[in-house]
Formats: sequence, structure tokens, C-alpha cells
Amino acid sequence: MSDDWFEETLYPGIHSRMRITEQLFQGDSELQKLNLFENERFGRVLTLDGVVQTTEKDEFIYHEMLTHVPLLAHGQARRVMVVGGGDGGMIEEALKHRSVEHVTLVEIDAGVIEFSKKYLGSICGEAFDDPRTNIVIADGLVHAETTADRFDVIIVDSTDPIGPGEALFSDRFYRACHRCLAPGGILVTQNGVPFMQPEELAKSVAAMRGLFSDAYCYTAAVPTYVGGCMAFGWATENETLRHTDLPTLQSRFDAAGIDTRYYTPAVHQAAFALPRYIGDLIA
Ligand code: AG3
Repeated sequence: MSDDWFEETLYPGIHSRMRITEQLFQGDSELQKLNLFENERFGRVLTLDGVVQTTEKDEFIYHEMLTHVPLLAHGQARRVMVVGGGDGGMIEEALKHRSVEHVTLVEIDAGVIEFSKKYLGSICGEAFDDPRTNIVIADGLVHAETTADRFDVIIVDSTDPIGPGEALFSDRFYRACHRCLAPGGILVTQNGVPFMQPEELAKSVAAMRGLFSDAYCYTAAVPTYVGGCMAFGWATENETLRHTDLPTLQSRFDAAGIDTRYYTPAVHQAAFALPRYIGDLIA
């Protein structure tokens, strides 16, 4: 057995390691350090700038919860924008909805898309080639500020607020998202692991609250995002969407005919029940 280890050093005072059973790629895109290796428990693991982004074995949790929750709460989402998400896992999941006519993927780093097509087929499937997919290589902030398109759901599939991802946690970015959401639209965001990154969640939700009549968060436990559950930001002008009842979610889910491994309508509802320490952060 190999004794090479990848060590994530994202949080001061606690590092986590994964065994590299096979090193598949290491190199730099124009913007970030890419690393792909095989691990006996997680399959292929993609890291950017030393932080685990996605793995073959647990990507379904994160991608299902950032797509099906807003899409099924919305109920008739036709146009979706994914900001970041160059590995293609998010658009692949969103495209499973027949109601979705159009998905715009705005990725700042073309290198990540090329790389993912080549190595992460089990995560992105054929999503990059779907006729409903529109790929834009641009800064997500600039694109959201300038596009003439309007979206029913915007999904921010960002890295952490360090490096190229930082702008996607700014007031200015949330304002730009508010601008290009269609009436009744929903914005959801990757908002870090609150036990480890409490200020990140508190700041994001506070910023969204200044712009949207309903700003909140929901959670899911993703094994490779170490430190407990991850938080996803939720912002919309329609507060009722967060309280969509179970029979409605169930009938939308049944009608969508989507097969999931984490998402269920009951999990959807429960994800908004916040542990006290997380609720306090966004109070
Ligand atoms: N992007 C989110 C990775 C966040 C990791 N951060 C952390 N553990 N705090 C994932 C991209 C998958 N499409």
C-alpha cells in the first residue's frame, strides 16, 4: 500500500489526510493548482489549491442538495445558472429535471472544465455536451452583473473565499445575483462548514438579508468537507418557498422522475431545521 498522503491544511490547528493510492494528475491551470488522485474510500479526489473540492464517492450529497432543494421548492424552474462548478457535477444534476430548459455554467477557470471532461466523467456525465448547457468562461461576479438573462435558480458552487472564489462571497456578488433572478427565483450558495468557518456563513447570510426578503440556510453532512455539516445559503423574495409542504415536494419529486441517493422530500424539509449553533450564527 502506498504511503503517500494528501494533506488538507484549510483550517488552522487541524489538518486532514487522505491516502493517495494513485496519483493521476498534478499541475497548474491558469488560476489554480489542480490535483487529482485515487483514494481507496473516496475514489477519485479533486483538489484545487490544496482543498478537497469533490470526490467520486460523496459528490452526490453536495450536488443533489444544491440542485434538487431549490429546483423542487421552486416547482417550475426552467432557467438555471451555476456559478463555479467547473467539474460539471452540479449541471449534471440540474439537467436531470425535465422542466429545465437551459443551464448556464459560469466558470472562471477553463482549465478545470477541460480537466474534468478528461478525468471526472463519472461526476459530469455528458452534461457539458447537453444541448441545454451554455458554458461561459468568465468571472461569475462580472457575468452576474452584466448578463441580460434572468434565472429561476442560481446555484453558487464555489471554492472557499480564498483565491478566485473570494468575490463570490461579497455583497456586490449577491446584489448581482438578485439582479438576474427572475421573479420568485431562488439563490443557493456553498457556504462552508459552519463549525470551522462560522464567520463565513454569518457574513453571507447577513449580506443576503440586506438584499432579499428571505435569507436563511440549510445543511447536509458531506464526509469529505471535514468538520460536521456544511451550510448552504438560501435567498429569495418569496418566503413561502422555504416552507413548501411535504406533499407538494413529494408530488414534484415523483413527477420529476429523478433517482437520488441523498435527497428525499423529507430530507429536504429537515435540512432547514438548524442545529442551534448554526441558527444562532444567522440570527
Ligand atoms: N466546491 C465546494 C468545496 C468546499 C470545500 N470547502 C470546505 N471543506 N470548507 C465543490 C465543488 C464541487 N462541484
